Amino acid sequence: MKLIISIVHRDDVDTLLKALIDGGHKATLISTTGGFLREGNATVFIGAENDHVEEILSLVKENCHKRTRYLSPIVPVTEPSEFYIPEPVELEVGGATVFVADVERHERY
Ligand code: 2BA
Repeated sequence: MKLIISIVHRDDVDTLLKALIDGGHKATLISTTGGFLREGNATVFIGAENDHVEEILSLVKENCHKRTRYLSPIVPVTEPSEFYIPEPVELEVGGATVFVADVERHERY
């Protein structure tokens, strides 16, 4: 068995969960925060038999989309602001950051 941990954009999580549940998979959603942007994102935990992993990864790939974010750099206090025109920095976020880990044991009581 594997544990698929998938960090996705909040706007993609409803369609992803629907696709997973419609496909007969089990999932748990937790609200998370990206360490770099400090913006809310969503993490989905999916416990899966080994032969379902590729199908689940395809669902994640199909339902999670890349987004471009522009970050405005902070003007350094040492720079006279009239001479400093900060260029926004372009970041590509997502579609999904996925980890697949071995599960040593799984019980339901
Ligand atoms: P954040 O940490 O908020 O990162 C958002 C985006 O900012 C990243 O998109 C990447 O484009 C950029 N970024 C992150 N760290 C950076 C750095 N040190 N220098 C320059 N740019 C950086 P993604 O790579 O698609 O990541 C989306 C979210 O997935 C991340 O949100 C974080 O919550 C999670 N994530 C990504 N890689 C991870 C990892 N190795 N371990 C744990 N969480 C991860």
